[in-house]
Amino acid sequence: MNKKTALITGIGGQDGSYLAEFLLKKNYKIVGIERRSGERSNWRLKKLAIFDKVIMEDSDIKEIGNLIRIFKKYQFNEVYNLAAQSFVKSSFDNPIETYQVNAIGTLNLLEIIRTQNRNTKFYQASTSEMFGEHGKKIQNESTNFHPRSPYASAKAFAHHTVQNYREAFKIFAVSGILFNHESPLRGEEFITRKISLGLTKIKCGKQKVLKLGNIYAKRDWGYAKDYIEAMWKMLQIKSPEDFVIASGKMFSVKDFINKCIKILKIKTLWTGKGLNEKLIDFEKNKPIIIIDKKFFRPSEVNSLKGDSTKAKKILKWYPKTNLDELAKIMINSDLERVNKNQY
Ligand code: NAP
Ligand code: G4F
Repeated sequence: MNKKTALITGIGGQDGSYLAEFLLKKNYKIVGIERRSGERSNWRLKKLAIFDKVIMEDSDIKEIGNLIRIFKKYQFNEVYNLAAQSFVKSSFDNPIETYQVNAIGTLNLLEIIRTQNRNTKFYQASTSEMFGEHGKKIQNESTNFHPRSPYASAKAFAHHTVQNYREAFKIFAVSGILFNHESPLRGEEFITRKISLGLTKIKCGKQKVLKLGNIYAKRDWGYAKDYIEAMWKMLQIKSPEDFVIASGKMFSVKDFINKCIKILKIKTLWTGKGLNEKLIDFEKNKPIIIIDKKFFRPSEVNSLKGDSTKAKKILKWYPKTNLDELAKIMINSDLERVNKNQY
């Protein structure tokens, strides 16, 4: 049988790198796009030792002309659209860029499939952020969207566009509504990595204090490597449908800090309230976590908890790694990097 060819947009990101690794093991030919202005180190692909096993093409997903050329060249069987301005906080400062990439970028890809080859299957990286102020204890595929950021509303546009192209043009296009997923390859601006790396540096004497925003926000966190498999499974079923992918467990940012502190064996005590809340290292009698207004968002998503019953039933997908295990994986990797000064 001929090798399948897949395009991964956002291949240099956390999910893109793990997905490339996963699909290479399934004998796919992988083409990734990276933008010319982007960070060129591709450190994640190199860390996974797969940089020389994928084909890289230059393109921004906003550049439809260039994308048309790439689609003509390879005739993709599957397209995984993971490219995004993915940092929610930045989307409040850069809303137009966020919409251009996350919303119009997705439309560009769907238009190329509609006009060039409707047999190409399409995966869209949708997000639990679309649920926003949901008013539900747990969110599933039928929960209404109430986006709370430019990031989330641009993703909701893309999500509805995928649905429409599926219904109107019979394209095999699906959205995975993924809840937060983390790993040692997570960007340092996201909260779990900011905490695991920050506290590891503090433990090793390479940082004094970590400044955070709303530590009472709650999320449903899973391990990125577990979630990648669900993306692929969504494109292998008979008819296209959207799926929620989540752990079904919810913890606060403060819970995650406490788990990391325990793993790193730092003796601490929480004191104060609100903006004055602090985590004190009581052996050194110094604060190691303080609250900084700068990291609060103009509108917050207070809690997210996903119900992936449908994915379990149809895709036979199950989360494998709990938050304690995930925190250990991240801390162990950060300890290695901090000890080698590789951060
Ligand atoms: P990530 O690490 O931030 O990766 C995003 C990738 O997109 C980066 O490689 C980035 O390249 C690329 N990109 C950004 N703008 C681009 C553009 N205009 N043209 C081409 N490439 C561009 O994000 P991730 O955590 O892997 O997430 C992957 C996708 O899943 C994203 O769409 C995200 O919104 C979505 N998602 C993530 C989560 C999660 O918890 N991780 C949950 C739900 C949905 P540069 O290096 O050049 O910036
Ligand atoms: O790690 P975060 O920045 O992730 P957020 O906003 O939930 O978004 C991530 O998950 C989404 C899926 O639900 C993806 F679609 C999206 O692309 C991204 O991967 O923040 C998590 C929570 C927020 O409530 C935030 O306010 O942590 C809170 N937080 C508190 N202090 C902080 C900080 N977040 C960051 N990044 N930095 C802080 O200092």
